[in-house]
Amino acid sequence: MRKNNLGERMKEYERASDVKLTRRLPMIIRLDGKAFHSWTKKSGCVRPFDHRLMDMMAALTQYLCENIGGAELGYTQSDEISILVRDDQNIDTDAWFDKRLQKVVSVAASLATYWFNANNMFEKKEPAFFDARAFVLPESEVRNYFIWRQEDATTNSLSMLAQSLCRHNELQNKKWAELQEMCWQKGRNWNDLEVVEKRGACIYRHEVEVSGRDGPVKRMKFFIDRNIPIFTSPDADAWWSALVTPDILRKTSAAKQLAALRSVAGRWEDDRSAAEIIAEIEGARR
Ligand SMILES: Nc1nc2c(ncn2[C@@H]2O[C@H](COP(=O)(O)OP(=O)(O)O)[C@@H](O)[C@H]2O)c(=O)[nH]1
Ligand SMILES: [Mg+2]
Repeated sequence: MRKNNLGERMKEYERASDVKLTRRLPMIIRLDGKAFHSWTKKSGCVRPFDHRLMDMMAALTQYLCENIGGAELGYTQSDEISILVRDDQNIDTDAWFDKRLQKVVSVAASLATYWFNANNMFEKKEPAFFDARAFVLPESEVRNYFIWRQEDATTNSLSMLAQSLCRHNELQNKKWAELQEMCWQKGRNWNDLEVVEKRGACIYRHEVEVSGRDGPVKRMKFFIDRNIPIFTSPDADAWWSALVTPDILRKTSAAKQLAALRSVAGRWEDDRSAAEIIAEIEGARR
């Protein structure tokens, strides 16, 4: 046997499971907290909504967007995060890790697990872990994907509120309107919850001015939006086209994209950056 043969033989086994996702198709990476039902209990999360957890998840999503090449949009709700990653902005755009599935999911899960534990703001530091999956889908399905996750967020939100107010057996086989009515009877109107509690939060780029060597320069930076529209609603159309349509990404100026983003009323009230949230977390630790 020649010297290299053993190595070649082993590499062949490795290559057989080195799957690459299709280039130039939108990729979604979804991460989910492992067994967060019990992690949240052990950490002392308040029910139904713990804003410390929600802030950590939003800041984690921003961290992921900043560290995953080609990330365009992040969405978080409950203990999960979806990141939209593109490699078709330009003709020669590189894909993150060449879209090698094993690299993509293992590095995404490591980034999330590292950041979350390093910035855990709960007094009781229970170790947390994240899983990750990645897949490509057609352009025309991107919005539908996020609609699907947002509908899950909304269903979870009402059921979390109902569970915090009613006994388990009262909630069996109840429909949406019935759950809303039951919350109302206990003095809580689901509609009055904060947007982030009902629909989750998004992370996307937004133009800012930073000081450069020769004066101010414009940069696109990721920000957290806690006042997102309902993804199916017509007033989210401009928002979506600015975010995920590649033609617009290529041809429209950053300023025009921003104008479209701002067209949904009442935005940017809270656009703390990850750095600011981390500073707050550090402050709370001391
Ligand atoms: N107390 C509390 N729990 C939460 C909050 N957000 C998410 N969770 C918990 O996280 C779980 C996430 O669901 P899922 O991923 O399906 O279950 P897992 O397999 O246990 O991680 C929910 O069932 C809740 O128990 C929150 O704001 N407060
Ligand atoms: Mg989970």
